[in-house]
Amino acid sequence: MALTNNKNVLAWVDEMVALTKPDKVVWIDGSKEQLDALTSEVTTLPDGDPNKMYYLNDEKLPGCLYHRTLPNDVARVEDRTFICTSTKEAAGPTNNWMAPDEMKAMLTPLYDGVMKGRTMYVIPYSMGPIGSPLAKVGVELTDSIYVVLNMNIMTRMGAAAFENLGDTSDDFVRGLHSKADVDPEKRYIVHFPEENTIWSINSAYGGNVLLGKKCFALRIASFQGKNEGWMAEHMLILGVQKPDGETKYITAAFPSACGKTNLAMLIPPEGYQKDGYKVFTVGDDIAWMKPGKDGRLYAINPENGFFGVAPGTNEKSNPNALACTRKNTIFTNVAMNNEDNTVWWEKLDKNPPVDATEWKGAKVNGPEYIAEGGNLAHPNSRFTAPAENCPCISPEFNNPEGVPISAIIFGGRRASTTPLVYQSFDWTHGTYIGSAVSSETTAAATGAVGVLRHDPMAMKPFIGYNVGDYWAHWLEMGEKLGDKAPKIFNVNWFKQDEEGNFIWPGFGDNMRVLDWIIKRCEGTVDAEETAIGYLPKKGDINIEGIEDEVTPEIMDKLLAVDKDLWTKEIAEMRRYYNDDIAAKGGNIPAALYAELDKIEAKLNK
Ligand code: OXD
Ligand code: MN
Repeated sequence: MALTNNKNVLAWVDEMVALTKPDKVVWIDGSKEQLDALTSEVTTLPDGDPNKMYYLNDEKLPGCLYHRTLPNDVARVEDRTFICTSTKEAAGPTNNWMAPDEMKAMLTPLYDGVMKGRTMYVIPYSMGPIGSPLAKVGVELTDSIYVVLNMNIMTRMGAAAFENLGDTSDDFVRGLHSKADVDPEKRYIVHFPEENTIWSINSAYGGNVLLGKKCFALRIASFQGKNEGWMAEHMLILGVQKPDGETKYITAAFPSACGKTNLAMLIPPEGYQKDGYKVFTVGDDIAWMKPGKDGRLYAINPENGFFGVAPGTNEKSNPNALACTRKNTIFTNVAMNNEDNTVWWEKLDKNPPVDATEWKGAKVNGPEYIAEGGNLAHPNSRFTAPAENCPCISPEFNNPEGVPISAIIFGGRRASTTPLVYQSFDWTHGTYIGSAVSSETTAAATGAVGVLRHDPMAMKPFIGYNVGDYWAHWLEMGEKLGDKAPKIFNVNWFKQDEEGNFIWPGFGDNMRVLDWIIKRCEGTVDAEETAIGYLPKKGDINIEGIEDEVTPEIMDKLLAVDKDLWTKEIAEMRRYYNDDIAAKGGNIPAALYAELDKIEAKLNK
């Protein structure tokens, strides 16, 4: 039964049913009975069925499920992801583009009758707490029960999502997904930002098919934010509660493999804990931010769960994330421990299961398989865990107004050049710093090591329009916020010595940097003015308890601003702006070129 009277929703569902021709249409109301019945359907499929899911050990992992996707379908496919705006210029140099009509003409035959013999599930969901002035409604049509069960964790799913839509509103995002034949040659992840529409076909991997996440909450939402005066960013949100009881909220944008989930769930060092500091997680991946009534910038996490990378998550690196996965979680492409029907992944512990099933489904001897160079879990295997499982979830997680942001942090993985932390001179300079976010490739990824990849605001794969206009939108938001704007910082946890060893301990000790950032926001600590921004003065980063590791010489290195390296950095940024952006159709705001000039002049002084 349709769960809404909204005529636009009903008309669009009818149109998509006529196109895809499912045998049956089921509206997802989000009830336990309905979800239990769907779970039962996929867990009773025969082994080898591509839709098969497995229950895990009911005592150790209650309510948890396991699934594997096809080996050709394990990650987001950026080369097959499109932004179909009416002009190519509107999509800009960082996106693949095709005219909307042309794209629809190409994809319509693929969708025609694709759900014959299948059921279409109609999933209403809210990104953000239902009723929040910052929340938005989406509807995803899918032929995958795996998608329904994941959307139930990642969003506020079910009939309640329609509550605030009314009968005539057109303000909802239309997502159409079909696994089709999971054919990588016909896989497309396509956005029509001008029509609030997403079409995804021939994939079953989370980032391509949980359409509320990257497709809606970043690509479509960034476009909506530009037109409606708010921001959708690839940022974690955390709260630091200080001993006086006040909580300061911070967002941070890092490219992948830079520890966003770890920072979001940070456990402060003992000394800070004794003093009464606590860190609360509001979000680990996406922030929607809008000026509030008091003129400050407020953020919500539009998601309701964590879609985290499993390998590397353990009791030491991120005990809070691990705790999130102990119940009601869906695991995808990790390894199975057949001895007790639990899951395992690389670096979970030092005991890979002997009786294991690796992520592609072959029964193997775990230790032997690893010794021969195999991965038991796929490196991009994931857990989908409810936010409410998180031991440090913020009490403000469901606050419809969001949390007021004091600081925005950018960062990347840089072996040299970039100091541990510095503060921008102002919002415009901070926007420049965001545009300059880049990260060096690691040995973990294929390709050359140490190659610099530009990833402005950590949003390169997710900006749903022209990157130059996106930077202009950042500048406009700064003007609107004026002196109420959050302060902008840059961090680098990954500085190395000449032998390639990391010289900053990172993880929980990053609290020491957050501490300086908060004091800068409060105006309670001075700073050193340099050509690139404000740096901590000697002694202002608290290293109590790690003095042996972070000696004064090491701190000098961590906070060094090397003139030659920065001259090279500025030259590379000029090349990037000119060759990669401006020459390819990105309108770079003059204010950002002016920032380059200013830094260069200061370096040469
Ligand atoms: C990503 C993710 O790819 O969060 O950034 O999954
Ligand atoms: Mn992400």
